Amino acid sequence: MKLYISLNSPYVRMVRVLLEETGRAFEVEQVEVNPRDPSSGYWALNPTSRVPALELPNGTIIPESSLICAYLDKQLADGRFFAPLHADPQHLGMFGTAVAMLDRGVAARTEKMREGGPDHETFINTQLAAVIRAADAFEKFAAPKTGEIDMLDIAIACATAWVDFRHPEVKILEGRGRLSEWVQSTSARPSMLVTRPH
Ligand SMILES: N[C@@H](CCC(=O)N[C@@H](CS)C(=O)NCC(=O)O)C(=O)O
Repeated sequence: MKLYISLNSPYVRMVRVLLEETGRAFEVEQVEVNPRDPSSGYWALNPTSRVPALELPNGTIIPESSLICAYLDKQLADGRFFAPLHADPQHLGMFGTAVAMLDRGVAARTEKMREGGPDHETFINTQLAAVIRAADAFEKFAAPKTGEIDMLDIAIACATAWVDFRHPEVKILEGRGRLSEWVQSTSARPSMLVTRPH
């Protein structure tokens, strides 16, 4: 299998952390691409041209980080990273909220990077307000961590770290002690350290 990646993508990071955590990352070749470069050949492989995408040995392409995580979890880890999320739909809901928080954050980042500067402050603020609401929901939901790391822990750690990286002014962990503790319980793991954005 091949995983198409770019190193600072938080969606890619979720998949890479999961891979590290399975202990079977060596079974997936990671190929760095620039998804915005039409001359890379990547657009022919993956029509919507975003990263991550997983290529199976038979040439099948699977885009979308959540689907890739679900597939790899089943193939490489007997589904143990998603099992707690399926056992309790509230956890599945929080996983969806973490991914949706990233969608909002990425939309705001795209607008910030627009040539000529961020001339759509209202758009950015609308996106970041949703990011903050998601962080508040995580703070409310957080419970002391018991047991093994799962897909929700990975998603929350990757999503909050990326928001901190690209939107530091949001101060996503400030004043959110329970969320901070939750994130800290995951962020020191080797899988998080080797995939840190830079
Ligand atoms: N919903 C997708 C989002 C992926 C995504 O937005 N990837 C960004 C990098 S963070 C990308 O490939 N952007 C390239 C582009 O927009 O052309 C997922 O979960 O995989």
